[in-house]
Amino acid sequence: MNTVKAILCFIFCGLAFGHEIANPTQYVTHSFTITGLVKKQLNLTPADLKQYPSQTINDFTIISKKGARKIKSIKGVRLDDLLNKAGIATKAPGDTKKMYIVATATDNYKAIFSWNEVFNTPLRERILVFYEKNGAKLDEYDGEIALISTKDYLNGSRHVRWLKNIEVRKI
Ligand SMILES: Nc1nc2c(c(=O)[nH]1)N[C@H]1C(S)=C(S)[C@@H](COP(=O)(O)O)O[C@H]1N2
Ligand SMILES: [Mo]
Repeated sequence: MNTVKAILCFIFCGLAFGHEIANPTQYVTHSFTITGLVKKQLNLTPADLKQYPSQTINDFTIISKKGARKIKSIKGVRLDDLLNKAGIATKAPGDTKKMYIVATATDNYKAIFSWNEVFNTPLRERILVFYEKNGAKLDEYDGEIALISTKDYLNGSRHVRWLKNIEVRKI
């Protein structure tokens, strides 16, 4: 009976979380760029990310309309730290208030953040570009490099697998 349950879970839990994606390897990124309104564009690999101060977030749940998945830990670098490293390029006072950040994956999935959200709300410490999950490097489903805003209510939607670019823009 347990075997049957295990098999059913393998099939349906997998489907529920999108593991049915054919050949996820094609989307995996080995580096990502930070571009747009920055003083210095960056191109970073997981090895580069490990040179930055790391942040670990323990025991949270990835929640989507399809269900919930418990995560023991993720390790990565805070989005605000990365953007500070690139340096936000401003021309006039107050420019940052009009800025937003677009995170894009290789399958063209996108998530956006306002500058204020990233630098000026309690989300600041909780938006990570991460390279480790549950103590191991990310598998091809997450893509070596991913981004997540862990404190969102439905945080699955700003979980960007296969991250390839972070762009700073202004309205
Ligand atoms: N690159 C990429 N990331 C993505 C998606 C996607 O289609 N492509 N779907 C998102 C959505 S809508 C959800 S609900 C979660 C579901 O997967 P997860 O449980 O691995 O977070 O992934 C998110 N991240
Ligand atoms: Mo979703």
